[in-house]
Amino acid sequence: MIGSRIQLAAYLDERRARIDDALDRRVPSLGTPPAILHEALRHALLGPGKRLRGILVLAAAELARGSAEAALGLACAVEMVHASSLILDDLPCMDDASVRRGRPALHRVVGEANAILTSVALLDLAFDTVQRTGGLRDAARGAITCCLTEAIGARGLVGGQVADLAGTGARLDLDALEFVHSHKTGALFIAAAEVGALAGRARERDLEPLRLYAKNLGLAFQITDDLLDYSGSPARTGKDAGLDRDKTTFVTLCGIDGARRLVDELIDAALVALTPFGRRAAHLRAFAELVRTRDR
Ligand code: GRG
Repeated sequence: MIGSRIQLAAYLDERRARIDDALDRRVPSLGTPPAILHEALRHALLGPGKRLRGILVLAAAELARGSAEAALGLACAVEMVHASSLILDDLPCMDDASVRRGRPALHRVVGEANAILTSVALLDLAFDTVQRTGGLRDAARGAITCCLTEAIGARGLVGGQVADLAGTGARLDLDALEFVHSHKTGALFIAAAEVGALAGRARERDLEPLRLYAKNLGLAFQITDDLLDYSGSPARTGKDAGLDRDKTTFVTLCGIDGARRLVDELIDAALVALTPFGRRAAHLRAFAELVRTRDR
């Protein structure tokens, strides 16, 4: 058990370092005009994120025996979309967060207008990265582009965010809360797994169990996020605590023990979804266990 934890930590550290390095190479250096934009891009993208979505892309691509070059490019694209969404989520008109990744939220550094423009530039950089990534067949590149656009738009992050804002101050039931978070958070987990698999030779019959795995994982991740917002340490999470005060969360709805039980059920369901892949899914399995027990 301890041995496998150490192995997972080493796997995550190595993959995170690879993604950090590749992201750094894809953003123009500080001082490139307009300097404030490139300062903002680097602040938002290269801060100490966990890179979980990028690592999920890599793990799914490894499962599907994808090219390492393609997988790394796509991991960067997914992390760019994620960073773009965090900037908007933190704005005063949304969560009004002051801290992100242990540093001031972007709008506190460059102002709201520049933060919004940086978010758009990151989305643009994500799709540019998909187009320029080598090692992909044209059909796969097209499918990956569609997968990401769907995850971002009304059927994904944007739809979830709008539902979240509409529900602020109201008491949501479990179905409504699940709708918000399966879109706002879950959609990018599903896209990460799918995009990674499409970098390889995944067949349609492999995609469905992977989507199911990622759907359960993404929702479990959100519930652990709610638990950390309620009782986690801002020094560990690098975020403000208690921002969800006016919102229904899995903790306000189910209590701490109920939310933990839900996490266990969802992670168990994610593990069952991996059954068809046998030992090939070892990293995806370990990744799910990490989400179950994370404290940051
Ligand atoms: C235009 C891309 C785009 C989105 C617009 C603002 C918005 C719609 C959606 C918000 C999506 C969002 C930020 C969901 C929260 C998900 C979440 C729990 C984020 C925290 O993820 P971590 O802990 O963060 O993995 P790090 O910093 O480690 O990457």
